[in-house]
Amino acid sequence: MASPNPFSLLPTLEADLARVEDALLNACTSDLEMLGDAASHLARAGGKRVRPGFAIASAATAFGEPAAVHQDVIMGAVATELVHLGSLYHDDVMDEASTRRSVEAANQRWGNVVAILTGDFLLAQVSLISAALGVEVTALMGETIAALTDGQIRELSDTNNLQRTQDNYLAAIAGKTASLLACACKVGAICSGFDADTTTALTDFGFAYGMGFQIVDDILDLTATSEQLGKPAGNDILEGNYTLPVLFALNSDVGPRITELCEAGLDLQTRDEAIALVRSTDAVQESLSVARHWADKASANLTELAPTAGANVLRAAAQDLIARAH
Ligand code: GRG
Repeated sequence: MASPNPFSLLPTLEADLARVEDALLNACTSDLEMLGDAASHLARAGGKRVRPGFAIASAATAFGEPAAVHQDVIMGAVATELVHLGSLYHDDVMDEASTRRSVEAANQRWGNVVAILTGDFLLAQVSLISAALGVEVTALMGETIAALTDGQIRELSDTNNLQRTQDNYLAAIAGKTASLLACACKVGAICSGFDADTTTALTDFGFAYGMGFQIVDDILDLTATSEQLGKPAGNDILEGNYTLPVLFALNSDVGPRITELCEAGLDLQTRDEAIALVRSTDAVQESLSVARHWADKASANLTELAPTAGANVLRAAAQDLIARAH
């Protein structure tokens, strides 16, 4: 079944996202030409804008009739996307990435030092925007950046660890991905002045969605093509990042062969052999079940919300999560 289009569920979303786009590009400018070019590089390259969309849809859960969201929500959405962008610049340096969002990665074009400093510049813009939105948003952005770093370090600590546990994997993705989807929904709620229960429900929705989102992302790294991803496929296992499908496959009867290949150090050929082995097991299906569990958990957080257009967009997003993997 085709998933409902968020723009038809919430007709004001398109115009609100256009407001985000203007403010986002404005935050990525600098008098220094190279910094302005580097800072706007990934924002201009596209991206799905899931996080700003969630901030706007969360705010719109209060609207009986679709209406444009308050400008604070737009700026909260921009701050969240800037945290995401900053983390992508840093991540691409760590991964020595060549492409991101189907364009040359910033580290490739300007070198690692400029890419890291550009990420820092974007995080500085987050501080400036947050300061204008108040103490609660400033604290939220600080907590979220700390959680992203925590998750990334957990992942790095488990590099090449064939004994990595599923709990450690889940803790890493909670920090590096789910925390930011939670932040997107929470900023929409804070900037709308929602009560504590509604804010918690939306935050927990974002967190659970983020868990499912990352698991699906990790499945796609093993099942999709580089063209579909806009970055090289199969990179996680090559980098020694053993994600959920690999952890399931390591516990299957082909586990010893995957272990042997990984311990020998993967090249492109043995990487493809290892991926084919993972895909020959139930690992992708088992991982999809875990993702489905998180998608269901996400939806469960919305049950107390009135069936407004905003709530319907979030509900549809949770349903659509699993469809992304097919
Ligand atoms: C500097 C804030 C900061 C953090 C440092 C590098 C790092 C710690 C964290 C990186 C975490 C990371 C890259 C997680 C992956 C998250 C993810 C699923 C990215 C892809 O998101 P999409 O699919 O991408 O929404 P688009 O391009 O559509 O926005």
